[in-house]
Parts: sequence; C-alpha cells; structure tokens
Amino acid sequence: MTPRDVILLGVPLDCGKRRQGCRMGPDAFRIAGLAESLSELGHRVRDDGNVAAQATDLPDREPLHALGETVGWTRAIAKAAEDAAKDGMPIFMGGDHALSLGSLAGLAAHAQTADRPLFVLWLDAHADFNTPATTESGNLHGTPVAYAYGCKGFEDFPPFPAPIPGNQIAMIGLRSVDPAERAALAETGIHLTDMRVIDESGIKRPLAVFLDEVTKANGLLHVSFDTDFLDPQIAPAVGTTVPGGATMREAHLVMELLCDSGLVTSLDLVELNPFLDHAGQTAQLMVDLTASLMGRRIFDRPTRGPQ
Ligand code: 4U7
Ligand code: MN
Ligand code: MN
Ligand code: MN
Repeated sequence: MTPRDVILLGVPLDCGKRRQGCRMGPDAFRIAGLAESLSELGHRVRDDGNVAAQATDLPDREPLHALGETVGWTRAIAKAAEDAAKDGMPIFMGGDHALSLGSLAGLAAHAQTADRPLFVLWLDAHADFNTPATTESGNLHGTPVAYAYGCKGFEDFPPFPAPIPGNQIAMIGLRSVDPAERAALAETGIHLTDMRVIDESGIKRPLAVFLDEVTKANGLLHVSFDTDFLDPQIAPAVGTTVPGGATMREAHLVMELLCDSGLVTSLDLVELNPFLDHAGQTAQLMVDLTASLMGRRIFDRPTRGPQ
C-alpha cells in the first residue's frame, strides 16, 4: 500500500446513548498501539490529540438524550474532519457512533470542495437510520446515516452540507433494524447487506460491487466501523451487542479487500467501550483490523483496483 499521511483524531464523545464508557476509547486505541502499528507499515502518522466538545445553549428535548451536547460535538467534529481531510487520511478514534454525525458532515463538506462524490461504507449490526423524530430510544448514536442522507427531523443540527444519495451508501453486517428504519430505508436505494446474505453467499461480493461503484465514480470512500459489526464473542467491549455478527475471518477479509482497493480516504473506529473489555482484547482487535485495512498482510498477492 502506498504510504499515507494518517491523522489520528481522538473523539471522547459518550453522549450518543445512556451507557457510559466510550469516552475511554481514544486512549484505549492509543494504548493498543494504533499509531505504532500504522507507522510500522510505512505510513506517516500524526496524532492530533482529542477534539474538544463545543458548548451550545440548545436545551435538551425529550425523548432525546443529550441533544445539546451532541449538536455541540457535531459542530466541533465536522470542523476537525474537514480540516484533517485536506491534510491526509483522518482516522476518528471514538467515542460512540454519534461521532459520525460530525465526521460525515465534515467529510461531505470536504468532498464538495474537492468536487468528488462521497461514498460511505457502514459496517454495523445496526442501520443507524433513525431520526430525532423516529428514535424510540432517544439515543442519537442511532441516527448518523439518516442525517447524512438528508432525512427530515435534524433541524437542531447544522444543515448537512451535501446530502449523500442512497446509491453512495452501503451497510454491511445488519442484524438489528427498527421497524421505522426498515420502512425509511426501503425508499432510499442504500445497499443493504444483512447477515443472511453474508451467510448464504459470503461477504466479498456485496463489498466488491460497492467498491466498483466507488472506482467508477472516482469517489472518496469513508468507512464507518462500529465495533458491534463484529460478533460479541470476539468483540465483547460493546454496549449494544447483537449476537450473530461478523467473524474474525469475515472482518479480516473486508479489511484486506478495502486495502487492495486503495479507495479508503477516511475511517471511524466507534462504539468501543473499554469499560466492558476483557484485558484490552477488543481494542487490540480493532487496531489489528485497522492495520490490515492499512496494508498488513500475510503474503503479498496481486491486488485489484488503484493503489
Ligand atoms: B449503534 C437502536 F433501538 N436502533 O435507535 C436505537 F435498537 O451506533 C440501536 O449502531 C442503535 O450502536 C444502535 O436505539 C446505535 C435500537
Ligand atoms: Mn451498532
Ligand atoms: Mn452504529
Ligand atoms: Mn452501539
């Protein structure tokens, strides 16, 4: 893999749901050696420290959990994301998945300036396609894709710079989708790969189809990696575990195919809750998978796509 300018951004955001602990994520990723693993692969790595929350005077509103705080984070992260994307490949070390309200907004603004379409690969057990109007839990970590797609209901948030069309979004790993999300997704053209498809025909094909579209459109590709994409048996440090997730081998293959494609321009690592981890096992696994995405391999093989 061609050496990249990697910019690590810690985002100790924990307000996207009620259960606390994800704010310890950035330090867990650091302690598990993310920067060192990427440097060893030949990348130029810069750790910009942690993004700071931005204050807002927006009042909270039932049933939404921590609306004001989440909107503040969204502004701060969007600014940091847009700036970092100019300099290289940002990796956002979360933090829960509300982080992506900000990373997607900043990257969409960057893509607009760069005059390239932004594609999003959502690796997650969940669709995160609720809106502040449809969410039953009130947890805003379940909403970032709806925000990026341009759904109604986000009036308290900064307007999304350039909403992302459904055919530029792919979700892989789905196994917990709320009824309102299912209804809303049906109209969108978002590429949906649930665990049944993966069980019946493997994880490679849906990914390859999507990556071909990114290539054809000369798109930017943001990968949003929710730790709960993985099966809880290998990744226990997650608040919202759903059984039946991606195996080590499936996840590893996804990372290797993404690496071969040479298409990934930014990455979220989210929903790791170190408070629930067993001796750093999940943090280490996320770091190892990121290293595979960034070029670590067993043997060199001929690769496909631009490098
Ligand atoms: B995550 C949920 F109801 N859909 O909205 C909700 F099942 O970032 C879960 O993917 C959201 O972990 C999960 O609260 C958000 C629920
Ligand atoms: Mn999830
Ligand atoms: Mn998620
Ligand atoms: Mn979760």
